[in-house]
Amino acid sequence: MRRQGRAQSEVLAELDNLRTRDVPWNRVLNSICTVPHEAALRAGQAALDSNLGDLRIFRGCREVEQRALALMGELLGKADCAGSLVSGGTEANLLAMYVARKRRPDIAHPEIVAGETVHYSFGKVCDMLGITLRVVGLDERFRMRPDAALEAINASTIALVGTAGSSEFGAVDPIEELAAIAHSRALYFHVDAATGGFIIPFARALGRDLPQFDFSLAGVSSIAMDPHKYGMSIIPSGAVFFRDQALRDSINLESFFNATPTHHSLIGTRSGAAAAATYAVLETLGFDGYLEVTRKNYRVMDYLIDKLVRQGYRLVAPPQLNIVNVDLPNAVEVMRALEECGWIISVSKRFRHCLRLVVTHHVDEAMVDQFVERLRSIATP
Ligand code: 0PR
Repeated sequence: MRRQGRAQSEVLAELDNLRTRDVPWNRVLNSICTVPHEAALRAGQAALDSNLGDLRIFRGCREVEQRALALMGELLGKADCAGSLVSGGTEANLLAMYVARKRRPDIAHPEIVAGETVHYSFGKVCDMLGITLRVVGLDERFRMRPDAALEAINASTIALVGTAGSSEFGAVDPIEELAAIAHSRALYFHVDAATGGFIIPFARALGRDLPQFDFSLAGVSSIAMDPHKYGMSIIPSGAVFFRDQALRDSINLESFFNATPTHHSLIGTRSGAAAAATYAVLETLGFDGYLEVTRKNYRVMDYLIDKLVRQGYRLVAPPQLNIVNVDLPNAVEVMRALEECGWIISVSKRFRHCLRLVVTHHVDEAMVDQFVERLRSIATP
């Protein structure tokens, strides 16, 4: 660290300059995160000094967190579920698996069963908790096969994990069937809806053919759902919900000082700004606001698909959520060439022929037109 500080204006100018290196949103087609809603940005900025790790000081923020959780719990079909705002999908999945692990101390070598496109955060989580991750096969639309899940479940299985919106394909596992399997075996069932949680309720209301994924299904034990993805809040905003208080309380840990709360999240010092931002966007948009956002995302995605198909490109599978994969044998080279022209798309390390395009809030028809034109100049269908 330098001995003497520099002028603040100079430091801020340096930072502004560094940020000009970031790719502008209108060239970003790989990100599940997007430009936060204005209400989220403003509310978050106003609460940047707050800490949900000290509820004796931040009493108002505590109420903000409770209100945000209540709104999301209601959206998930159970206003009285037990939620926590967390740093994102990884922490949400970790806490859910921590609960599942705690629930079965009798099992010496615990295993969980999930589909092949389960998020890589489960690799980290299982490593940390000493759990074996058993991945099972997918159908032609990249969804976990329930018959394969049934085969993989054994006496050491502590949880079944369904993905409601995979990162790579936006594929939604057959959550209803998986919930029934878990329920009939009294097995813990976690739904990773980090990506789909803020799409599926609205897409279903718009008549899209997607399975139910929430607490209205008897077998669902917990749900991860990220406001900082399709929820349009600020980073870091994640959330995890447990069917009842007792499940969440199983991971309670005491803090040091008198009159301070027990913790049920991994992170101790937690951003009150994230809670304020999430509450602000939930309240400002309301159900109908998210419905419009979702309608627009599907409209732009359908426009993109139509344009691609008319140019002769092939999709890997019909998308369920707003993630499109184009079948291109040289997808990795195309990705590099696009990046040289300023466009960011992604190609999965496992599915190397899939050129993945994420349609979210900042993507519109004009952007799609520019992108498809650029793609055509680089890759023949
Ligand atoms: N579960 C699912 C289904 C996810 O899609 C993700 C993130 C997570 C869990 C983990 O969430 P956190 O990253 O909040 O802990 N999926 C994206 C991915 O890994 C995250 C992302 C978002 C990456 C925006 C890049 C980006 O620009 O690809």
